[in-house]
Amino acid sequence: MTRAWATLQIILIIPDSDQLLPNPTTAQHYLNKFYGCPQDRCNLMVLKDTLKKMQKFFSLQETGEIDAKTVEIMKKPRCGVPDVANYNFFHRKPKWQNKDVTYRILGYTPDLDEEVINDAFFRAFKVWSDVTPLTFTRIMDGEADIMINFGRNEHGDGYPFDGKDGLLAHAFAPGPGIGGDSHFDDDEQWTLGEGQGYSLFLVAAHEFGHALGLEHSQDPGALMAPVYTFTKDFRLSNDDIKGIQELYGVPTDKPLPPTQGPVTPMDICNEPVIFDAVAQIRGETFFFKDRFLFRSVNFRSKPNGPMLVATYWPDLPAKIDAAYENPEEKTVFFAGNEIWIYRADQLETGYPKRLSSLGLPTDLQQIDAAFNFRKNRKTYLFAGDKFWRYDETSKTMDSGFPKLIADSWNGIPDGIDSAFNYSYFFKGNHYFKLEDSSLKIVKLGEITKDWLGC
Ligand SMILES: [Ca+2]
Ligand SMILES: [Ca+2]
Ligand SMILES: [Ca+2]
Ligand SMILES: [Zn+2]
Ligand SMILES: [Zn+2]
Repeated sequence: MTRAWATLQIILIIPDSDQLLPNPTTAQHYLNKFYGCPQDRCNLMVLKDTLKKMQKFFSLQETGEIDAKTVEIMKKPRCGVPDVANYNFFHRKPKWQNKDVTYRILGYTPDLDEEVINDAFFRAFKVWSDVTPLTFTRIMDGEADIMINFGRNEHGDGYPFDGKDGLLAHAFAPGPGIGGDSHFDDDEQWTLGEGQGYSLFLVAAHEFGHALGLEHSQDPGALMAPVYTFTKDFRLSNDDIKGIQELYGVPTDKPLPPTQGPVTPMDICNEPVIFDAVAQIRGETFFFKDRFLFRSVNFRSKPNGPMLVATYWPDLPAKIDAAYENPEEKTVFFAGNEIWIYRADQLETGYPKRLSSLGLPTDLQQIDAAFNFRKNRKTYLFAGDKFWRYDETSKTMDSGFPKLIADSWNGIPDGIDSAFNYSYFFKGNHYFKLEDSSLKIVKLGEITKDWLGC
């Protein structure tokens, strides 16, 4: 049988200023590695076509150019398995024939206690056994199906690691011998949580997905997405569950988990969603829904997405309530009774803070929507049937608020979903546009049709 193999190589290019510029050689290397662009002639038309393929995979605008957003994605830490199906790696669908798969931990990293490492691998396997008939049994000696080890540089299989960052680990698809084996680069800082380093649990869970026969997913919410993104409250996505159950079926002798995992809004035209927040940030319109965002470069053009919010603002919670850009071009996010303020992708020190730090009531649990009106530098904050007005110059709440929405905004319903630019209010699948001077509704239309290009 052909030896199918998979490497989880997470390429992390240190973002010094030189690297921020589009680099054709780096791009060609990336496209060769992950999209099969022929090494010796990855240029001109081939390059353009391959770039478009890559841009499509990541829901970017299919420009065929090495533009800033494409370079941004290319620089993300990621797995080394190609993103195009059937390119060298998974010719057929290799899978384990036995339902009881064994694993053995051959070595450890000094970064974490052995008990913690054992537990991380145990939990990473449980991610998959929870949704399939598979069981994973740890053996202490002899040859297991999945042999796990840590190593540095060349470590015995011809696929050397590369020191800190870059490649993080690799795993081989199901098969005899080296099949299923999973190796982790011991030059990484392995952790379990946030901050520096990489989560051993998350990387292992992704790798074991490959070790069980899964390919990469185009769903940015999936564990099997190629880019490494730290997730606080990890849950296997519906896409991962579907993938693994196609190979192994559903659990037979254990109860099914109550839900089948979060579903990513992949098709916002045919399965319309209600956005949590809409905001204009650095001239682009951002639509937020749970952990995902869509962004359109041109006002009302079809947005690109979904993409993970964590790609841009890693500290934000999994769902935000409202967002706006303030006159200092900082982005302000609201979630529950807290506020986050970012300058570009840097969280300002001291944040998140309570809503009350803006001068909102201490018992206010969340807000619905927020926007800043450039002309008067005032920010309008909506919650239920009320709104407040915050002065961005004096950094204080204007007196005389809250007021009732019904008294001030002609025809705008209570409990709006989102708002921006002074005059646009979203609720359900409809939006309202107010005429600035008269404060009269001049337009009531469908979001999908007018904003999402459906
Ligand atoms: Ca093996
Ligand atoms: Ca490395
Ligand atoms: Ca909202
Ligand atoms: Zn991978
Ligand atoms: Zn290896």
